[in-house]
Amino acid sequence: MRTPRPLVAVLAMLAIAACTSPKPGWTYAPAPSATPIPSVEASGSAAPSGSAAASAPASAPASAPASASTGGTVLQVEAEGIAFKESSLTAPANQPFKIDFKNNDAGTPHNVAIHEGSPTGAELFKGEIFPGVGERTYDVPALKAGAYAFACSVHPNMTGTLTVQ
Ligand SMILES: [Cu+2]
Repeated sequence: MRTPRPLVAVLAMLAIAACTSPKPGWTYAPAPSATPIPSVEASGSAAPSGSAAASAPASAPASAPASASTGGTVLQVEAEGIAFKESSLTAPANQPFKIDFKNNDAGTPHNVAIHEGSPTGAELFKGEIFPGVGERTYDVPALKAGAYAFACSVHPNMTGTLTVQ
């Protein structure tokens, strides 16, 4: 003869009350008033693309470099006029980092490669070559402390120094 036990419910309520409120008798913890989610306005052309309803979950942060969640270093490198804007870079030793590379030369392919010591030294990393105007984020493996050079694999005259420390 199984009968539903109201005792279980009472115990549950007591447990809730014990956990949430010191006042006995108050068995209902008011739901935390839904904290207003700061809806970061998707800065950009929120063009009403027909099918898309008003709900736009921030799923694709378009090239927002604000994602420092990995705690990693992101170096900004830009190429324009068949030259790197940066002449020297500094990266942390013994930990992977990223290079956010912008190619501003329309129709001209560039990349960022890392060489040991000098631009003619051993190539330790070679980023994807792509034509401008475009942007890529390279994942560079950890490097030991030391002097390196970065260069464009397409244009050997495009170089700069990279100090890993
Ligand atoms: Cu180049």
